[in-house]
Amino acid sequence: MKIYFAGSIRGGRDDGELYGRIISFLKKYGTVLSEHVGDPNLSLYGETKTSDVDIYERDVAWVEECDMMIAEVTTPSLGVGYEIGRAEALGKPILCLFRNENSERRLSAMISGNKNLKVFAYQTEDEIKDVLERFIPA
Ligand code: 6IA
Repeated sequence: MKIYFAGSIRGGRDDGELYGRIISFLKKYGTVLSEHVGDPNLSLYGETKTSDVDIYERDVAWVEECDMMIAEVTTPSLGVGYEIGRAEALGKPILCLFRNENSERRLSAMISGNKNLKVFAYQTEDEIKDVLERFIPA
């Protein structure tokens, strides 16, 4: 099972550690192609050896290769939205996780209104584990 995990990078790293914990859990089910998304040391704007063109081309190739996408969508991110759209166009199963602890923040209608996506609103990390267990085929 090849899983693409999508989570905000330049959109903001507030949930970076949470992404790391979700990725560790997902590894139980297969290979997480985009493991770097959960790297707590990922610098937002710092110098990297990889150019933006290389990042884009590598990530799109992984979206094409994956068997399913899990996206944490609480922190709004252009890149995550783009990846979801690409995966949807390819017919991949997509689960979006949204933490609805804060009533001021509402999920984009482009995600919550899309019947091709499974959107799960959660409050605790334990709920994430339960939904992943149900979403990912054994
Ligand atoms: O717009 P965002 O940066 O928030 O987009 C985040 C999404 O795009 C993630 O799900 C990643 O799969 C992908 N992505 C965006 N930037 C990178 C990246 N940058 N490396 C790998 N995947 C990326 C390297 C670090 C850079 C910020 C200096």
